[in-house]
Amino acid sequence: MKLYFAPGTCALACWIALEWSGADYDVEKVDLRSESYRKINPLGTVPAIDIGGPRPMTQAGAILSYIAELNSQSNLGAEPGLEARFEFNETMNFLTGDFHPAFWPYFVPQRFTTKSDAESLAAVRTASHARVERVLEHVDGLICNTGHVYRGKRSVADAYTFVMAQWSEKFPKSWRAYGNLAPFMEKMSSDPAVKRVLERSKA
Ligand SMILES: N[C@@H](CCC(=O)N[C@@H](CS)C(=O)NCC(=O)O)C(=O)O
Repeated sequence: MKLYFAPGTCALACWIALEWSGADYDVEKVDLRSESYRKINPLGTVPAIDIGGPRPMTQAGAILSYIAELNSQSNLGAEPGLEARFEFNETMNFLTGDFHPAFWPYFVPQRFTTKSDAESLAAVRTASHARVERVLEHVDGLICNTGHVYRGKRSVADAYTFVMAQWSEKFPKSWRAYGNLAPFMEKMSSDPAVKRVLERSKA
């Protein structure tokens, strides 16, 4: 199994999940704009993962669920029962469908305006702040006083939340301003697997 990643991206959540799961895996750093990576993922985004099938698989939420299910002994996925699985899917869909996209106008403002001057791009970035605050507040509520994002236990949702909440570091209201999220982030930062991934991904 090989995970394709780029530093600082959501692909690191899959890497953390792989570390937690005890799976046997490799990683490869890619250049998102390269022709060779387009052959791996025509969308030009990370993560992608080669699981030995006819083509590499993509989409962070699907990859994280796959890692959790493949290594079920690591207990990183949904709790048993229909409602628990519903809640897991709800959480993962919030993270992939609301949390992650809230940052897009900040990272790639040019995709959200037909203008190209610095002032217009800065305005798009500023507009992202309110949306990011909204999703940070929501995830703060999910964590509540449990220390985890899903049902008070460590899961792939923790890994994904950690990586994305870090992106708010330079925002006017960063993860540090949220009562439940801040201690969650501190605890995740000192997790040995998380530290290993952050260090190795920069190498
Ligand atoms: N829907 C995809 C989105 C992945 C995505 O946007 N990844 C970012 C990095 S966090 C990326 O590769 N961006 C490059 C680009 O948009 O060109 C997923 O959930 O995996």
